[in-house]
Amino acid sequence: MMSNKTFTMIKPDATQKGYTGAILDQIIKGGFSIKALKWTKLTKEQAGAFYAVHSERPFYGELVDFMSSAPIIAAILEKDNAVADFRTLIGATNPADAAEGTIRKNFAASIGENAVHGSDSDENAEIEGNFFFSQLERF
Ligand code: RTP
Ligand code: MG
Repeated sequence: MMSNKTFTMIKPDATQKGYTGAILDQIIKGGFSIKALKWTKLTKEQAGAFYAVHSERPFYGELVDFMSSAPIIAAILEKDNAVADFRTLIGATNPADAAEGTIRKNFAASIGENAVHGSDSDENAEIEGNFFFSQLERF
């Protein structure tokens, strides 16, 4: 399996509940190495642009408000089979459906406020990483 990259955010619900350290710990123990890391807060405009792919979905407004409500952590992660393995580590979108031991099972409250983001393809991992990080901020 080729070593490749994915992109994640620790979402506002999790940073506000003090779960940042525990989630990063689970990510690192899950075999992912951190290639870039940033603590920031999105404006509504930035959150809207990041989630533009969901702009026609009924939850878009709620998602943009939530993602700009408090600080987030953004990170580029590397591992063999990174995109798929990270989605396994975080679990289903709705924490009620997430497998035992997954990050969303451990730390998420609801389908909307679900603690973490994980890219859904290699192509989107690249786009999302580039949204947050310049070449100087990654290796
Ligand atoms: P993500 O992109 O954040 O990793 O999550 P995902 O692939 O599992 O889910 P996706 O379908 O891409 O949805 C993006 C985010 O939108 C919020 N959402 N709310 N209220 C709802 O029914 C609903 N559905 C999705 C979640 O925050 C989800 O992670
Ligand atoms: Mg998604």
